Amino acid sequence: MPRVRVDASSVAGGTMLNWYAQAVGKLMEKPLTDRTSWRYLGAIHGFVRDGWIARDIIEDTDAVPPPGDNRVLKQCQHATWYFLPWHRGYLHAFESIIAATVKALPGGPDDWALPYWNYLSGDPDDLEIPAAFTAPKMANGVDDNPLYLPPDKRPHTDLDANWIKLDAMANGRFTSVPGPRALAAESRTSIIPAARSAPSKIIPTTLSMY
Ligand SMILES: [Cu+2]
Repeated sequence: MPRVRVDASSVAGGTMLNWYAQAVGKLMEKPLTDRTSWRYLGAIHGFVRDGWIARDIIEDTDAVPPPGDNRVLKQCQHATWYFLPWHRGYLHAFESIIAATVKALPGGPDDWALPYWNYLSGDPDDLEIPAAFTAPKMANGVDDNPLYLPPDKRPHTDLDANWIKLDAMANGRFTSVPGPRALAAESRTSIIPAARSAPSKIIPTTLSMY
């Protein structure tokens, strides 16, 4: 069955987020060393062991992924040309794992897809993070909501419409900022050579782990 991504603020989006919460709960039960665990998926994006212990994400007795996994951990590409292609591949793998987890739940649909948060709708309410992430309990009012973070642990949950611009998409020349993750030499090339090198260097590294 084809997967269709729906607006998170719609009724169908609420249903998708309910399945999502249940699947996230399952992935949270798995240890960091499991490549399909919630924590491992987070570590692909970024991982600082001491920081995770301080924030109660892992215990100091928890095993960490072996050094060989460093080629897929801490890979997030920000402030470089690779921001969009890297996150596209990352989201694709992430969504596939969640979809498989949803399908394995009792009554789980086989066409689950990650809903999108349309913060560009023009409705001020859509600048707030969907309520599925701020409610302590699931829709049934009984079970704890795995998506919930207490206010002091949340990042920004509301956006300023002025922060959101897609002007950069019209820029044919992308640049990088200095830093350990910046792929400076390649990112400073024009969009066309970068597009040629990105699929072979970034995306397969992320996806090949599955
Ligand atoms: Cu990122």
